[in-house]
Amino acid sequence: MLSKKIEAALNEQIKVEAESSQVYLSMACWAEVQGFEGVAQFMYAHSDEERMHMLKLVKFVNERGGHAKISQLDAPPLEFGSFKEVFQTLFEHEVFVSKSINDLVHITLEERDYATHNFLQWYVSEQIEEEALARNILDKINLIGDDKSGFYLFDNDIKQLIVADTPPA
Ligand code: OFO
Repeated sequence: MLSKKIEAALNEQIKVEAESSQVYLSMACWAEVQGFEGVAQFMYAHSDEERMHMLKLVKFVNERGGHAKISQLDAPPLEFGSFKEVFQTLFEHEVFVSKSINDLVHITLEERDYATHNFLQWYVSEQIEEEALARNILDKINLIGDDKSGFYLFDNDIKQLIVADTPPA
């Protein structure tokens, strides 16, 4: 059974994951209308992943005697100045999510809720991977600089990352 404090904290995280999904969906739209097919695919897949993170929390809250709350969300930005800005924002967003997960883990220890603590370890590992992936992509973009053909190749290459990042069904 979840304490009220843990239930509220998990519900906050549900909102964070839902917002992440929306931000990446908006990035997918931006990339798609600019003609960057690979980046759009990557962002659509990433948005789906965040929705899966949200649903996993929703199910956990409901199964542990709480009530998952579906909140109103702020609209994400419509425009992003550049590839670099998109991936810089993605990286910073993932760092923010990691902090949010860490705070949540901290609360579970304070409350001595070891079941929720255990459940959250999956998110801790996931965030390590997501931060590393975002940093890796950002490094590549910095290497490309202003080279247009470099961007074309990057847009193609990023499709491989989607395949590598998708967990087996
Ligand atoms: Fe990428 O954030 Fe979910 O956990």
